[in-house]
Amino acid sequence: MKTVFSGIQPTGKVHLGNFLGAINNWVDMSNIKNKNYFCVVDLHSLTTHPDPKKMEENILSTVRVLIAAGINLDNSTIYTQSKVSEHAQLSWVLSNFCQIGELQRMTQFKEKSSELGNHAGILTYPILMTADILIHKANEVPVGDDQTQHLELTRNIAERFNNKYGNVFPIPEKTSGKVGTRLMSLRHPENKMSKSADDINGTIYFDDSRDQIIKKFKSSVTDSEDEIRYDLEAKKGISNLIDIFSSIKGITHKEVEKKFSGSKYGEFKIEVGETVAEYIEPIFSKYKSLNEKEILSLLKANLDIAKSSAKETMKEVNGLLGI
Ligand code: AQP
Repeated sequence: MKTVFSGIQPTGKVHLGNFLGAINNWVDMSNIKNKNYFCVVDLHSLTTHPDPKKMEENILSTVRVLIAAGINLDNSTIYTQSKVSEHAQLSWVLSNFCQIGELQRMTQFKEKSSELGNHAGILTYPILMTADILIHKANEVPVGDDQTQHLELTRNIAERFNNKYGNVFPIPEKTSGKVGTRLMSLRHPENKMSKSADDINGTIYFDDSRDQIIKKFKSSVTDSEDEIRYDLEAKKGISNLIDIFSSIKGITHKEVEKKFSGSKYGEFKIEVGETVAEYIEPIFSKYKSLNEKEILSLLKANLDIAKSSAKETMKEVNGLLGI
């Protein structure tokens, strides 16, 4: 049986990129008999200096979305990162196995430091991410393509620790969805679709209505041609729509191109919008039907499981370190 870990930040409303890049994969992995840890990584969100008044609401809403998306709760532990202090403890230990230059070379450090300010959290959060994965000795990490570099760092840090102290951590593998693992903004297709994007019309949120979704797709930025062809260099906007359609329908880019050969951009945009609306609607309707009390009691029970697993790893690590 494999151990799976993945996380999501409570930085705002869950969006289509989170689903197609990560959560769909979590659902699949939870339906095969893995031991899954899905974590709402609130410590990571501190890099954005979030509003404390919204934190609890965002955490709860994120957990609800995960359940509504269909994560199999029999095989999964859903919990909040800050409630398990071993994440931060292991992060400190592992920071001694990471070079400053490695962190400075991270693409997301370059992107986020200009956007969020040049504080140390932006530089060091990939070490906390490493600790998140290694604290449960995960073998598989289902994340979007934007996380490839971070996972490579995790593997390097785990190897360095193992070389010094023995075979403590498995070297984890990244699991990606079939297609559409890096969705771009509908309004700015050169930027990734994001919870905290300034232009909300570029992001499809889990609670958008059918009308809002179709409106967002109709106004999506494409190019001046009228050929539905996958070309990430010349046709970023259309390629993004092809990614979205092929990901939801489970078909290849070529099959999408064939299906829409000769169609106008306007027709294609509406069809992608309708497909997305059909995908989002049942998730949001399940979300609304969930009972808050039941969710809170599930979180409590799951927290005990996460704590016990994390404590076991930390005990082993501390023993090896002689502390
Ligand atoms: N646009 C995306 N396409 C594909 N996958 C994505 N993910 C995020 N955006 C996209 C994947 O979703 C998982 C959870 O992401 P996160 O919340 O931990 O942080 P993030 O990557 O920083 O996501 P956001 O939504 O863009 O949040 P903000 O605006 O706060 O930065 C990850 O597995 C990620 O790969």
